Amino acid sequence: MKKYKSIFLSDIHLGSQHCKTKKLFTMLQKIEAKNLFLVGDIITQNANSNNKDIEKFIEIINSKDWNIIYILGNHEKDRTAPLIELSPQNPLKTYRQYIYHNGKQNIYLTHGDSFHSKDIFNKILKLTLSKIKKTAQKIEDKKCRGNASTLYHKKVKPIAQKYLHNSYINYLTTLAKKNNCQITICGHIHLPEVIKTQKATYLNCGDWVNHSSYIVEEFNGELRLIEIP
Ligand SMILES: [Mn+2]
Repeated sequence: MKKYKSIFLSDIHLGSQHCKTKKLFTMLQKIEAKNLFLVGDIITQNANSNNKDIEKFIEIINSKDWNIIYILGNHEKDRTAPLIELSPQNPLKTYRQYIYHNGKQNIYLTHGDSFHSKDIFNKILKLTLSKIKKTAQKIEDKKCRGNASTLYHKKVKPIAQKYLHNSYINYLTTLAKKNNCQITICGHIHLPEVIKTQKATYLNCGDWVNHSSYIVEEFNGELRLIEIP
């Protein structure tokens, strides 16, 4: 049994057919931790609450003696997540953001989806991109000029995605700094990464759809991103 101080999981998307449940359950059964941080989108939107994978997940996490901190994601926003309903006597408290003091540093935790509503440049970029995409499609349909849609996907989109990725990291590290935190742990964009910036260290838990990744905190406070191949 592997023992950690904390484990951080996000974007499991239980209830989705793409969720790598087998790997997840095997991993969870082999570890113990003082704290379990669920960093949003644990359950996918419109999932059936009597879904077998959700039941199994609940059974496993309830079999361990850990302190659960549940941070909601965009898939869990507008409804009561089945995880909360699970134990009516002792419902899980949920958060949109949470500051974890590990004795050495302050860690700012949030799912990350608030980025879309707060970052005005992101909104403008999204609108512009969809206009360019439509125009490219129109040009192609009229067969006026080469393959405009390919140009969009190969040239325009990657540049925009890189910009969005950078501004996402900037948004979260700024939030961390504002809240007097040296570290931020988030999810949402399904990209497991550790990036040191001048404002704060950015750690993204990744996901259990395209990757099998999670973050652990050792007893000395060291944070590590683990990716199961
Ligand atoms: Mn999300």
